[in-house]
Amino acid sequence: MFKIKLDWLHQEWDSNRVFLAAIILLCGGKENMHAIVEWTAKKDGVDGTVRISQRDQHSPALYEVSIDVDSPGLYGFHIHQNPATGGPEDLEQTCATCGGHFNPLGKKHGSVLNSNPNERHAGDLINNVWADENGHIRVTFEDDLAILIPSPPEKDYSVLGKSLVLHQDTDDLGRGGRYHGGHPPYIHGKKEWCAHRGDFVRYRRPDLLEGSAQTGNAGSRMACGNIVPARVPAAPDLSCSLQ
Ligand SMILES: [Cu+2]
Ligand SMILES: [Zn+2]
Repeated sequence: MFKIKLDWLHQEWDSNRVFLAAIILLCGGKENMHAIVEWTAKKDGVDGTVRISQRDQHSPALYEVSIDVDSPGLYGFHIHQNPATGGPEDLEQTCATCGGHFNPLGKKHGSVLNSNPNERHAGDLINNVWADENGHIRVTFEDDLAILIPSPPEKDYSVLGKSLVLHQDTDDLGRGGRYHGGHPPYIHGKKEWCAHRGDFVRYRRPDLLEGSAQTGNAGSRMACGNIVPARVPAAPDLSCSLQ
């Protein structure tokens, strides 16, 4: 048996413990990972849960969203690149610390609903979530870019430690315009539908055109929180044993 000094943990571990940690990392850490969003700041009348899970590095991440808001509508919903810091008392300032959309692949703002579904920020997710007449947002979807378990080399990143933001307005999907008098297409789980498809009108204002390619013009932030690891809720998976 040998000892290893771990300066960053201020501890000294023996070889057995290092071996066990490696096994947990390989079996428990890489497989069946779960995370939740811990709200840092949110508007009055907004509350709920967002769960993220991923079975292994070859499967997409599953997002389960259950949020209540104070009025129906289609709201921008993204993962942003920085953790939210600050207190709940200053919503605007706290949610501003989340920065821009999580974009490890250096793409423009886009959407899975566009002709090239991979030309988007990883954090764009399904762009918007729909709140019904009672203000209930209930949606489950999968995402293969915004993942929990890094899968090198082309996806060497994770949404853990990033933040989730719910916006006041509708994300325009980076299309450089709005559907006149109605909502853009919307993906509900795996089902795409159009709420009220009108004529597509291209923005004339340069700031809106620029905003479309960066943020989708989803407006101010009505809630933000951090993506943190969560305990696996189900019984432990025994398929990865030491035999
Ligand atoms: Cu956003
Ligand atoms: Zn984006």
